[in-house]
Amino acid sequence: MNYDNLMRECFSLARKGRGKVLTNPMVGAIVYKDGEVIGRGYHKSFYDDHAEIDCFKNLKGSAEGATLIVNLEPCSHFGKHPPCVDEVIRRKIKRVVISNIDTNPKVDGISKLKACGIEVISGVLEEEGKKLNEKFFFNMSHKRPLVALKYAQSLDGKIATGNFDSKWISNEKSREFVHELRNDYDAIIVGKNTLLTDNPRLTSRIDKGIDPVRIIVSDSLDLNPDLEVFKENSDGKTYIASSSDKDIKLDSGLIRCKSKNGHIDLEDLLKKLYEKNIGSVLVEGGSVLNNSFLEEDLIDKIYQFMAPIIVSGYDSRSAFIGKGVDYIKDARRFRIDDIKRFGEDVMFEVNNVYRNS
Ligand code: AOF
Ligand code: ZN
Repeated sequence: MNYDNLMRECFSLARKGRGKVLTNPMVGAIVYKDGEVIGRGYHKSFYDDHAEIDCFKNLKGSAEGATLIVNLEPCSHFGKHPPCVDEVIRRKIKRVVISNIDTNPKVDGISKLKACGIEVISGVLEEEGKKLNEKFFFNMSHKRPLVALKYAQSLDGKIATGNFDSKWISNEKSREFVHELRNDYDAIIVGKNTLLTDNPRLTSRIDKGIDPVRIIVSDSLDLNPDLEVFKENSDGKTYIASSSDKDIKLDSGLIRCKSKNGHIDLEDLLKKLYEKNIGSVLVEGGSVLNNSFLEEDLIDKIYQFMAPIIVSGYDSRSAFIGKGVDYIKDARRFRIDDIKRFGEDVMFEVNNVYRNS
């Protein structure tokens, strides 16, 4: 039997947990018996039941002799919940169909299922499954948050004019998509200059969206508490990340980081964020901070919006401002994996060629 369609349905179920399960993976599960789906479930939020258990709670009849289709290998460890494999075995499931192996080192559900005589088919729509949970798989293999940059630029590669005006380069549809992205990431990082020039709220303004944690990278700590990010307008926390050893007068949290070449050590920042259970960050500028991530080779992904306008200007800003390279052959190479259109704008989804999650 071909399980592609049922697996696609698992992916759709899994996506219902989008933005809510982080840093856990999105997982959907279906129980299929005698040519019929008799149960569906998904992992609803970080603390909720795993997909398999949610699915078993919604069963029409007994699962004995049925096939369980689930996009991730059922877990075998005691985490926030007991192992899913034990429940699969107890319910006398005959076959388990999986898209992806769980790369969490604590998990080895397949061996346990096989040892109990349960047939396991894995690798169904494997690439789609990997893409769905790319942040989770990245965290498991790199032990740090996935870093994505987002910016909107003109045809001539400018993100702002010389006097820092940038409202608006991309159109409304593109900006709506940015709110979706913010819902998909655990944290947003901006530099101090972006904070001062744009005074952004950095919230996700979509229906039932979850606001990301907001992180301001600033060498100095003299930030005005009246700025939008410090107001009580979001359920997302605000932190200031700094390598300064001065005392802070603001209420928001301070993440003290090591310094590197006179600036904050970004690798150290990412390590500290990961310790706070932040598995993905969206860097929203500006040019100097973007460039620091580039120089440290810490960019895993870029969402580059492009609007059909030309800005020109001697001191207009491009997305990356820094030392750069002397020869094109030394330029950092990425891979464009997807192109989307938002009205007249185009968005490139770009990935780091050398990273394999
Ligand atoms: C599953 N089904 O729906 C999910 C799984 O802390 P816990 O107990 O929630 O465990 C989290 C780990 O379990 C997570 O890192 C991943 O390895 C696995 N997620 N497993 O069988 C699910 N969400
Ligand atoms: Zn589980």
